[in-house]
Amino acid sequence: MKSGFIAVAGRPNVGKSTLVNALAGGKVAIVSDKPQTTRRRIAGVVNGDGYQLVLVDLPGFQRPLDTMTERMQRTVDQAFEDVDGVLFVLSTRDRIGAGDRFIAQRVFSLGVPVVIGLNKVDRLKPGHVATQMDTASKLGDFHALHPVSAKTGDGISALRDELVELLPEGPLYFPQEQRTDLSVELQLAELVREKALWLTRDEVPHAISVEVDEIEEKVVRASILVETESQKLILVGKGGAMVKEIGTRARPEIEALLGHPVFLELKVKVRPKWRRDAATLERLGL
Ligand SMILES: Nc1nc2c(ncn2[C@@H]2O[C@H](COP(=O)(O)OP(=O)(O)OP(=O)(O)O)[C@@H](O)[C@H]2O)c(=O)[nH]1
Ligand SMILES: [Mg+2]
Repeated sequence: MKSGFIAVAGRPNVGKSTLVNALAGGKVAIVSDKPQTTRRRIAGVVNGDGYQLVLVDLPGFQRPLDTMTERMQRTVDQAFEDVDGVLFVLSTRDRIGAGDRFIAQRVFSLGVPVVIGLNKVDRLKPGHVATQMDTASKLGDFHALHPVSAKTGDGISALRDELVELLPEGPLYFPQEQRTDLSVELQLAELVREKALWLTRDEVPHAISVEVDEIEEKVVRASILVETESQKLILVGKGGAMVKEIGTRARPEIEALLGHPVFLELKVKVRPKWRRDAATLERLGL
């Protein structure tokens, strides 16, 4: 039996979580078009023939702006302490630049193999892929480099095989039917937050958090937290249209997760400066 942990690192929005989901063959982490979607460490468990690969999805590398982003960056740093390898994700859609080189300095000095995942190749002209591969290959002494598309699935199984190769002999860390280490409650909160992220823009997505208040047999009650009254107005929407839309989008996935129909009751609440409040962050598990 081979088993172990691979940290998934890279700039915000390069597609780390989409890639974890593609490698895991199902939804582990929420995804959005806004940076800083992932706020906590999430294990995505991939079970295969004779192996258990645990992908550690992480927040994007960033310069901390407040207590929350400080904690997010600390999560990234701590996650590097005990892994068998790193999947360093780059986006070929964007220029590979200073941000990536900064992360490269960190990951290439950990002393574990680094596999580069050059993501979003579906967005590139073929000639350009070679140029991006060449730029990426100069970032450090990588173990392997895989052009992939988390979106189309291109290159995913070869990348999975490569990561499995890195695993040492080891035990099962998670029961085989478990796909993630997030509690059901946190998974539900994340699903609601995902829908809210897609539907909002500018500063608003960063100010949103979701807390599950109660899970009953047929009802899930959750609160969408924002920092200001004007953000609350946006999240509630005209005549409640926005919060209703969030619920409509989240409910089918919540039902799939719980395995039965539920009534999803969402409230929008203002909690001023929650991103700077240690107690709130603690409660949210951040
Ligand atoms: N075209 C294309 N888009 C992708 C691909 N992978 C991810 N995306 C998109 O990139 C955006 C960011 O994806 P995420 O998976 O949330 O990125 P992330 O790196 O986890 O972002 P953070 O958690 O914020 O650090 C989303 O809009 C995805 O749909 C890909 O292979 N091709
Ligand atoms: Mg993410």
